[in-house]
Amino acid sequence: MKNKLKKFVLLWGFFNVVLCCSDCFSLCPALGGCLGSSRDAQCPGAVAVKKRIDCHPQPGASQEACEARGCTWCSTDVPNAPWCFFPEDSPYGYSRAGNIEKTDKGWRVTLNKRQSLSLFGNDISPIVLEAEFQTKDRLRFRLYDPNKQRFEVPLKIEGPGVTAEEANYEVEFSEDSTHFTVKRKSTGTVLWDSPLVDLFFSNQFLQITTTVPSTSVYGFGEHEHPTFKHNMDFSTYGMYARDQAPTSFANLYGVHPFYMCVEPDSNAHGVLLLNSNAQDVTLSPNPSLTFRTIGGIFDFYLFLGPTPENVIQQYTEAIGRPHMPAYWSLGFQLSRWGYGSLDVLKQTVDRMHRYDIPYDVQHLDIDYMERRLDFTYDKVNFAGLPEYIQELKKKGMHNIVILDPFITKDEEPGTYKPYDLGQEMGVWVNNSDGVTPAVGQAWPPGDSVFPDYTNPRTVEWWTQLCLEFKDVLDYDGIWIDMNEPSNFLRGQYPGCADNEINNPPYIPSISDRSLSQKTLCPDSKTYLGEHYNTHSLFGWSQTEPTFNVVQQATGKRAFVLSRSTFVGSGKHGAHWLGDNFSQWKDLRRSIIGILEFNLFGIPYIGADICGFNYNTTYELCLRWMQLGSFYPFSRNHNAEGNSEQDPAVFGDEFARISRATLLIRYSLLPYLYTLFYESHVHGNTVVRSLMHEFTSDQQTHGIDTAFLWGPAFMIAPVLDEGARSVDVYFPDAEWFDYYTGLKVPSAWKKNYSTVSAPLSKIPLFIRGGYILPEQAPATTTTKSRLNPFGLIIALDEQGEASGSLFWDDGDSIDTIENENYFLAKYTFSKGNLKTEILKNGYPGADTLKYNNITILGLKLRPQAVTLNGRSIHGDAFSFEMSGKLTLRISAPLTQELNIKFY
Ligand code: MIG
Repeated sequence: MKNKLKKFVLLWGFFNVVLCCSDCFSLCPALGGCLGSSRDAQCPGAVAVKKRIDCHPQPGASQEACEARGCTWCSTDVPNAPWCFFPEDSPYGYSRAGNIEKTDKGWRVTLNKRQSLSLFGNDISPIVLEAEFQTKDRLRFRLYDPNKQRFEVPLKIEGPGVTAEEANYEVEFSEDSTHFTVKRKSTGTVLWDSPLVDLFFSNQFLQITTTVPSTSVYGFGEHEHPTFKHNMDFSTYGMYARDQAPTSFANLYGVHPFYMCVEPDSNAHGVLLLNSNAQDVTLSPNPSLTFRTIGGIFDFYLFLGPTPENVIQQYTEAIGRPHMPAYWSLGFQLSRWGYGSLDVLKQTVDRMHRYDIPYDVQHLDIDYMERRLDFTYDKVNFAGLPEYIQELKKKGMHNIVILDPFITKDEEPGTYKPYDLGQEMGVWVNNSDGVTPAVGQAWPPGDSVFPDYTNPRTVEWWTQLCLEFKDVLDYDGIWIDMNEPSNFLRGQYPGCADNEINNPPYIPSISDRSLSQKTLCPDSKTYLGEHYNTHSLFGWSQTEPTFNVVQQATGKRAFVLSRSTFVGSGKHGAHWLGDNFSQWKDLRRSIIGILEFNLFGIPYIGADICGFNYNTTYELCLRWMQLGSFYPFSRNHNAEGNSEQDPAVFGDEFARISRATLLIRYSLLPYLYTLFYESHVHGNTVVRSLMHEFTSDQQTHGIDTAFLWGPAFMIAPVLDEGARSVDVYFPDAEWFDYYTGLKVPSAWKKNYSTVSAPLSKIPLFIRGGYILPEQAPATTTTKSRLNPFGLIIALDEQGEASGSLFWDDGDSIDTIENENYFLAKYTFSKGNLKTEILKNGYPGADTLKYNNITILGLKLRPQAVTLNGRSIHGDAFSFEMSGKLTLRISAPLTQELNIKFY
């Protein structure tokens, strides 16, 4: 009997899969989605499972509670699918009232609430839906209360405005006015479709649902996602800044309500919800997205692409382009929490140098401080630190100091200036009374207060202290940690009052279902408004002032590494993925995090190499050094109490392999730096998924075990313990093994192939059609920057390639804006390499040379070579049967070259 039932279920499942796959262009999501494509067998007459929208999103749903709110209750086997859901004739939602009214840049329409029934109380009616055609590829649409100003994120995204005819999108109501949709004009694809009956706009609960054109959805942060392409089987992601070690799906340090979706025909679009309140989003198999937030307004921006790269360019144009990092900050960086003393730090640095491991930056974590007090250093355990910093600087190295936001209030009056001055200036986050400072507890002794960086006075205070501290420790950059803000208590003293702000009727799907756990009470007051609204903006509001003061203090390009980020943080800051674990899973997932932050406009991103929490192992750490050598922000960092894990501590073999891999990084830094230039100027991503470049190849959509630097360099790391090979997917292009120059066999294209990866090696490939600038490496960028350049020319099937090089002094402020840079464009075609100088504004380029040209994929050995018309002696070039040609030359970087191969 049981067996028969099983068979039936299986058959039924199969039937549905077929049904589904035949009616949704083979993008059949998961079985869960398929089960709902026809009417739900278990619940006759009810909405299909895949279309269910949760009517009881808070915990504790019951049939009684569900039906009391006018919703349908029906169980299902589909994991995570709601059992309480809105019926088709939902009693909620809004209806259109009146006509569409033209505005300057679009139109607006009034919506009225349909019924008196309420999910969480305090519904607002009427509300306004307003569409603003900002640019031809950017639509803003928002829903707001026309009668009352609600909180809005202080990030102005404006556009000149275009006419409806000029726009590449169309926003309209369905004929019966029950839905509003956004279409891509060129294809008719519906990018957004929201039924008004699913719309909620109450004081503390806003909800909107839209269908999306496919399940290839990426983004939303900050979380640790197990896959880059999301699983849309009713996954819910909470967003609310939180000090929490990465845990699958949990809300982490930053907030990025942004996603990108690849449409069935491979066009891509992106959507930002500009809202800083605690929120969550449910990804359903329909496929659809349901956004819920507990404050502010619905302020959406849709970016039309149509390529993934266009989407990110348009997104960063709106929110701010990523800052240009200093060249030295692309070097390898070392850190740990818990050196404990200058002696231990020195021993570590010494062994790095003994093994000649490339290494540019040393970080100082909170143990450098005296009793963990900001703006001090430990004069006992770190006696001599200022002098040591000078020593490192003389070696061409740089250093970063950490600063926490909390300031103790319990030092002897008159002895701790950061508190005394801040108190005098009134710079703290206040309690709900708006007058007395909120007091919590964190690293410093005693109790602490929290600077409110949204207050201009706080910026003055912070600026003064950071400037003064530069005379104590000669830092090159500042690492701002714990700025969620983190507090070791649940709310400040004496705990959070029981009111609707601290305990709203709906708390999004965030850790502990608490807005005050490990932070301040939501009813605390900041300059910009209630902490309830500004909580997730804390780190964001600290980043820009810190960037400005680092520039002012150093007179050089700023380095700011922030743990908490928000939309637009990349303009002034870098980020790392937080307190990961020394586990293989974390190694693997770091790739996903790095890809996601490239979508969020924060391309200068990395994870703690070898893992932060737990003790690492030899093999894990070695594989992590290999992968981490290709993080844009490449730093090995470790937590207090764990065994040492710098690349020099494991002995000769480990050091040799780490050194070799980092030397590859250093030799390709001109290419990486050029990608950052592109990112700063045009908003390009630096690190990309294979999907990003090969969008029309559906097989790439789910790949997150390999990634690209720009369009041209593939990194395919080992991610499993004991593995000595990697299965690599090669999209349709010419690929060359970085180590041998051998062309990947054409039978491997659009397939997975096993490539060997002994412990000493991370598989790397160059894509045909591209020219990568390189430079002879050294153990610091200070030295490598003086070395000769080379070009790697990887030919495509037509025997062509192109690329570019951006170069400047590496650390001056605004070299691009001031045109103090060098920019060359390279093209190779018909056996002819040309370097064209587009900009020659950096005098330092005059002393640099090319000494080496490598061509991959040549069909025949050239008989003769000429450089600017003069023939080159045959001894200067060598040709291998693989099609690799190496040419030694000596030519100035600032001279245009024309090299012909006959
Ligand atoms: O409560 O400064 O994420 O990188 O080493 C821990 C000590 C505080 C958390 C950061 C981590 C840093 C650590 N910090």
